[in-house]
Amino acid sequence: MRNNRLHRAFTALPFVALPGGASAEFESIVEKVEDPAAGFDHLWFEVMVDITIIGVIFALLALYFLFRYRRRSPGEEGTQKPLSNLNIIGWALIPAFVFMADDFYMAAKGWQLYDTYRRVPENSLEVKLESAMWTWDYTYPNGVKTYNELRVPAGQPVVLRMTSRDTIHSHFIPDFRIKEDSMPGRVTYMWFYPQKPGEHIVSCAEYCGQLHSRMYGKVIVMPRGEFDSWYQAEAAKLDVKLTKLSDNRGAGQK
Ligand SMILES: [Cu+2]
Repeated sequence: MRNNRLHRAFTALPFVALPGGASAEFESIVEKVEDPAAGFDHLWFEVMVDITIIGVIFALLALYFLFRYRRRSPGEEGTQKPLSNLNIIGWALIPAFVFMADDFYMAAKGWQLYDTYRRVPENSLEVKLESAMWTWDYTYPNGVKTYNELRVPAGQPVVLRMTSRDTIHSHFIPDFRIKEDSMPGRVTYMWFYPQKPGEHIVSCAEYCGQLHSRMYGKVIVMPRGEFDSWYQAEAAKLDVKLTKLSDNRGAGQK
């Protein structure tokens, strides 16, 4: 716990030292967030490098053996003595383990990364998501609702607590490298770390009926200040609606 606080204090230092200073609000939410998206990209790249190297090694060896031990005249027979059992086992197992070691290492890295992805950063903006045929309905902590459009501030992790009104859907944001099912009767979650303003596609990745392919929306990442004013303006509209509603009810009762 103490360590954690120390760590946060240190990671916040560069922001405190910024000339002009970032806003106090921003400083308070900045802590080192390990972005799983970058990790997934990195791991993907490593796997690609890995299988390329292994592929090239095996291809070259195969070519060499093809050439070196080719038949030089029709009817020529090989002179290789049969291998002992120990030799057979050794030649099968040792190279397999040498190459598998690398696979296990990658798999372990993948699990580790998945672990990071399952730990939601403390400073996340929590948005509820209810999916349905065929819409994504988002509800913010202040009650503001949006449909098929998730607006978020740049620089703060976002966690979606998801459920579904009807069948299984899957909220997929390719740019953030995440995909997670939403289903009735269960709350699942996903989080991502939008770092710069921009737009990103959201699509449903679980076949959910006739209009499944039309079930897409977007994540709009806004600069912090712009998001804050949008968020407050939407909340104000909500207040007006609520007052009108209670006024109407009051008038009805008279
Ligand atoms: Cu769907």
